[in-house]
Amino acid sequence: ALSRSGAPADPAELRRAATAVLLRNWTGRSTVPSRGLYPHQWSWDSAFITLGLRHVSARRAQQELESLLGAQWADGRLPHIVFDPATPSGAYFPGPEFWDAGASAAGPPAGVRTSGIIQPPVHALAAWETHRANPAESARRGFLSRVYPRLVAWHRYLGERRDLGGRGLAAIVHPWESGMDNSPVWDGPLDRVTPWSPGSFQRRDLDHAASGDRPTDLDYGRYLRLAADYRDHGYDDTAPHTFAAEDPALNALLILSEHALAGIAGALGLPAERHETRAAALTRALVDTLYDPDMGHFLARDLVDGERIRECSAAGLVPLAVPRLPVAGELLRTARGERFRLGHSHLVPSYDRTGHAFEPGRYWRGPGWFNVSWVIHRGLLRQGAAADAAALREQIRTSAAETGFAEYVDPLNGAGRGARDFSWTAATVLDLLA
Ligand code: 2M8
Repeated sequence: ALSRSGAPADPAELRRAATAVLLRNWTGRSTVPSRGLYPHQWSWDSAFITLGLRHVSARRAQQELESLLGAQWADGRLPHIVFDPATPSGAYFPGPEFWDAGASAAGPPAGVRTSGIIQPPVHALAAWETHRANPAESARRGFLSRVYPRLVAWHRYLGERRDLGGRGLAAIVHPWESGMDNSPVWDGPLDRVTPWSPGSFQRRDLDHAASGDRPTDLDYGRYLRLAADYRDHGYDDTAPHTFAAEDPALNALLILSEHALAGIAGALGLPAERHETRAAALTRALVDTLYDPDMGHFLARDLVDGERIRECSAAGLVPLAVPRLPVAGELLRTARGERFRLGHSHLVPSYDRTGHAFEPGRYWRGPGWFNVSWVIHRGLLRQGAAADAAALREQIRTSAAETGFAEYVDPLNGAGRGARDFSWTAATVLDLLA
């Protein structure tokens, strides 16, 4: 058992405990984020889980990613949830009946039940890192040659169908697609959405988590309205959207994954240059469109009114991990400044500590998250901020140990929030112990 007393766990013990979490959350074909709260496969969770699993078993890591890629839609999209047929459909809401993905012309392969929206594209990065952790096992199973065409189709979907703003960036059409569901960044755009009434649906998340740690009923009413509208338009991206935005984290992760595709293409003896060209074009579009020089931060852009949303969240720090980022010095200053207090917060707060909507315990409105902190850790290393990176790495390990692998932590006092034995928490720790 892990010490919850505040003393950092012994690395070998922490590695064993993190591995045990991932083994317990394995269903036979993929890993659930959390046994109670999220009993299916989630897209970006799976990518982070793969990054951890590659240190436990190359074979298992490949399976994790390939089971998600096996649910890819005809139009190239990777759905944000792949439903586990062995889990009762009432265990999570909204479930497969709500999404009705099979009815869409663009839909999933026969026999697979999925949602119809997406999550940030961490997958090519996870595939490339999995290969690099054990190239022999990867070659033996032909891993890269199997996943490469699917990853290319996924990125093509994002580049072609999701360039709703016309500037070369990928847009989201639902806050769930950002992965940072109830971030205050989305409050303004969500104000335009008429919520479903609270009596018209039954939340299941509150069976497993405290309501103060979760989104509100009003948030859920709006999420369901947006998702049902998209569904009723057959998940057609050209249909009108009440909510559409360009998110800096999703696009920065797309850039990292595009660089990874260049690596994969090179390893397969295929031309890699088109991926490097695309990554460079995306980087220019990200900086030109979403960087705000006055705030020294990357902001999301609301595509309904065309304006940048003047709220600072951890999504705006994720570009630190992008190679050759021209504004990296200024962004590093923002990370160390009053808003995020890097090194003086527990993990990286998901939202501006000085912001009007900051809530240290509520989900994506303040708490520190392990996956986002892992990417920012990578960014700090990339920017040569070795001491900041080492401090954050240590925090990720000790916070996980002290909270029993919490889903997220209060950035002010480090208390665990949300679910425990959380898969990407265990996975990011495993990666940082390697
Ligand atoms: C959370 O989102 C789901 C909806 O997708 C939920 O609240 O039910 C988010 O934290 C998201 O980023 C994450 O992928 C998912 C599973 O961990 O949970």
